[in-house]
Amino acid sequence: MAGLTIEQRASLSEEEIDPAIMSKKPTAGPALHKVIMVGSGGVGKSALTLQFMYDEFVEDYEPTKADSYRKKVVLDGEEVQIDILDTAGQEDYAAIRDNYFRSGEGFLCVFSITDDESFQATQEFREQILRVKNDESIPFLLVGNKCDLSDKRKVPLSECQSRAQQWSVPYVETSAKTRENVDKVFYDLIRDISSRKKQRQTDVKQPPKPNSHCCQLL
Ligand SMILES: Nc1nc2c(ncn2[C@@H]2O[C@H](COP(=O)(O)OP(=O)(O)OP(=O)(O)O)[C@@H](O)[C@H]2O)c(=O)[nH]1
Ligand SMILES: [Mg+2]
Repeated sequence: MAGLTIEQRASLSEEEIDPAIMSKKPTAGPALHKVIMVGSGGVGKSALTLQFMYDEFVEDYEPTKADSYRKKVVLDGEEVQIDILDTAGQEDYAAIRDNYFRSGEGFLCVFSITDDESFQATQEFREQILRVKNDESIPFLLVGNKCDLSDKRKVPLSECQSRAQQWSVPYVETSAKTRENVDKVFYDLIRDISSRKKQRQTDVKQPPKPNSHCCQLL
């Protein structure tokens, strides 16, 4: 939709962004899954996104405000679309995060294994996401990036794993530089988003079971 800022776009529904989608609904195009990249500045959210999208590693650091990407992928034999919103880690943009988070169906919460502060910050990101989405089981992966720099590791693997365990989410280490586990984190997340949506559809379709606890009229 032309003329919209990315902030406005983030708060809109799919139909509002592209009204034609309404008319396309009966023919059911590929499902669209909305992923949000979150984490402190400089941890590699953009580098992971660009590696996933275009198979390239960007050495330069250019702080992001917000960028949005879309890609068709085949997930377990089914074509789906993935919409990635790459948000700003820099504190200057913290105030606009709520709006972005609201539109997300799944989150990659990224820190750098070489930067303890970025690991500590994941706690706040998690809390903000849960507050905005109000859903403890929202699809979410904790991602320890820059694993190619293992000689500069500052966050012990055991700490990362125990935080993920405490949140009941998967923990995966990635390198946007070597591409290690880059596809995996995106695919694992959209698989989770997709299966939740399918589960919800079956819940809706299934007629409510007769209530065995109902009172009998005498
Ligand atoms: N060695 C190494 N460097 C990385 C990796 N990922 C990102 N970088 C570098 O780290 C710097 C910051 O990466 P970005 O992807 O721009 O960080 P960001 O999280 O998007 O930062 P903001 O947009 O400010 O939130 C860049 O110079 C990248 O080249 C990685 O896996 N390994
Ligand atoms: Mg960025």
